[in-house]
Amino acid sequence: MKENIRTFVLGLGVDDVGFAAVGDYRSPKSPAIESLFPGAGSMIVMAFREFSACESPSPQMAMGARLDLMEFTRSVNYRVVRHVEGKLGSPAMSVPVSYPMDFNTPGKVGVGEVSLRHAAVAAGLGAFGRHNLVVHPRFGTRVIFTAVLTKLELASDPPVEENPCTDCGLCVSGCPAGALDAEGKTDLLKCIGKSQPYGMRASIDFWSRYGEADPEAQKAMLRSPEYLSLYQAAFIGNQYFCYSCYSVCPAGRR
Ligand code: B12
Repeated sequence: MKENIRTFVLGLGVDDVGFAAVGDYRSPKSPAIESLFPGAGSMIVMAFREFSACESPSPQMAMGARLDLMEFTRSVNYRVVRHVEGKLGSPAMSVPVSYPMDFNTPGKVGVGEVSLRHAAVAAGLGAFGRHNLVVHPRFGTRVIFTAVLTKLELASDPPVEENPCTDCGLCVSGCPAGALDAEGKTDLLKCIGKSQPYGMRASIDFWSRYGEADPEAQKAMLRSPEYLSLYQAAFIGNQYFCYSCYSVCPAGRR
């Protein structure tokens, strides 16, 4: 069964795939898989390489490539669910690559329904590095993950033998926000200030100022670069303006 799925997934152009039994997935902050998908037995976890655009000084180039990749991952997830449900006869559910997230439940802000890093570790696709990202043994840090949950009872793939992170510290010193200074924890607010400068916090701030401005100032605000950037972030998904910890990592690079 695993070989059938592996061949199908790699045939779609995915860079790597691993399997985890739901019982081996341990993410202290995320909800139990059973609460999302009663009877789920396993996770198919997929790794997708990100290419050189994440190094570009232009956030437009970097985010454009990320949008290409995210679109591809979504199409792959849909096809894998179709394959598992249609050909293998098991109910299956696609895990969101990043969004949507639950902003209504207290304590869940910044927590995905399924933690894809913990899923990737459980499926033998990598290990946590100093930057709190999962480092793949061949592709390094520059991978994003998606997963499909199934009711198939599949055993977990073996964990990676050696952590590819050498603790060189480049991610820590290269973080423009100082968000990685404390080991084992990313400071969410510091990271978001740099990585999503036109995200939700910036939007709330903009509209609060807008509400208090006089009509002439409001007109000017709606023509400002700040508003146009917020608009792009919200409607086109131009979210990430920083890839530093991701792109400086030498692991897996020739
Ligand atoms: C919310 C979120 C964020 C938040 C972080 C919140 C957080 N503390 O996790 C913010 C906005 C800051 C963020 C930033 C980034 N993100 Co983000 N993010 C997510 C998202 C949607 C949910 C993560 C989540 O559930 N966190 C809550 C729980 C699981 O975290 P936690 O238990 O508190 O664990 C934290 C620490 O305790 C520590 N940790 C936990 N266990 C262990 C074990 C060991 C041994 C160690 C050392 C550390 C460690 O790592 C975690 C980070 O702080 C995931 C997608 C997903 N569904 O998984 C993507 C995801 C984690 N992000 C990703 C990426 C790439 C980024 C960015 C590089 C942005 C960008 N430009 O793309 C930065 C990197 C920041 C960094 N170095 O940590 C990728 C990571 C890929 C990878 N190779 O690991 C993911 C998996 C998206 C994807 N589909 O691939 N992200």
